[in-house]
Amino acid sequence: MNEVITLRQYLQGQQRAGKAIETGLIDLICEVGVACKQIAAKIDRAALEGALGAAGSENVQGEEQKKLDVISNEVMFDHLKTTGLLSGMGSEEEDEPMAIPADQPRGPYLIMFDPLDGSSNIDVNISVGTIFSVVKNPRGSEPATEQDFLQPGNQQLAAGVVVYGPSTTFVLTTGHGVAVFVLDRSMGEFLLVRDGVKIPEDTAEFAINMSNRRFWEEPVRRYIDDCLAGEEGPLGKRYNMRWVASMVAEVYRILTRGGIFMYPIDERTRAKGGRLRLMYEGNPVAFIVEQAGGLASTGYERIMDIQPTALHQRVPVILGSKNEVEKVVSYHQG
Ligand code: AFP
Repeated sequence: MNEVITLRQYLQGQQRAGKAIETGLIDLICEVGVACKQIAAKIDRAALEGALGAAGSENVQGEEQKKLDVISNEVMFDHLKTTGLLSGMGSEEEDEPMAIPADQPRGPYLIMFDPLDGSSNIDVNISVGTIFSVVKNPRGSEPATEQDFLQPGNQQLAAGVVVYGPSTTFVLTTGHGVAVFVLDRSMGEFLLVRDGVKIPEDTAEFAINMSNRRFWEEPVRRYIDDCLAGEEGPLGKRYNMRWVASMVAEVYRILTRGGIFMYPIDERTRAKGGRLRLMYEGNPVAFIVEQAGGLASTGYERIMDIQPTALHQRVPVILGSKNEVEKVVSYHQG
């Protein structure tokens, strides 16, 4: 019988081992797990309950919201607002930070999340996920302003990705390595399946949306062309390609067998600063990838060093196997 370790038991064990993890943070992470179990159940039944398709609304990014985007956002807010651990929440689906209702207790943490990343895939039954990032409120438990959220990724206390795929999988870091938990539906618990995850430093597998090639900056175009040149090209090896159009799925693959994921800035997204969002996509995934021995760069700088200026600001993302990201950065250095 394999040892059964729940998410809470794992975090308590880390705390007992002297890892700097506050009890409040353990409680918050476990409550995020409860919210994500609810989201997993909503996704499982969406087709049966008419919850697929468009919600008929747009988010702050001007993107069409799916019904499950709205549902997942409501689940996260409604469950986490009662924890007494938060003094504000930021969501991809909300223009402004969400205040903790006056009749609910507040706490010292701030959470930012994309409640359902990859939702353009939800109607075609491809893996999607929840991404979250936790920081301390610099003003104690005071109701948070947008400014309180605007901390560089290197200030994160915890980050997680929950992949709703063939299995519902919770990837977590609190700054002491990366652990992976899988939802055992018979117990209703996330159980530890991997600890101390390490991304292979080398790879021959890239993930990028090739249809955007004509929009890329020259360093990205040159790198991908060199990958496509294979064994005879300057990189001297044959590359494989993947593109799921769901970053959470790409990241989990990279955590498992290595790889490089790229959503670089391009002519279409330059004015907005890129496609992906820094605070609740780039930063949390960068924290996880770096804790697993990988790198996460814009091509020009480390993602987690960026000083944010807005909750919904965007960022170019190049992340994964350490040596391959360094290679792409070298292309950007000319
Ligand atoms: P959606 O949540 O709108 O589906 O966007 C998903 C995402 O932010 C990221 O998860 C994917 O890697 C990327 O966008 C896919 O972008 P393209 O649709 O342009 O390939």
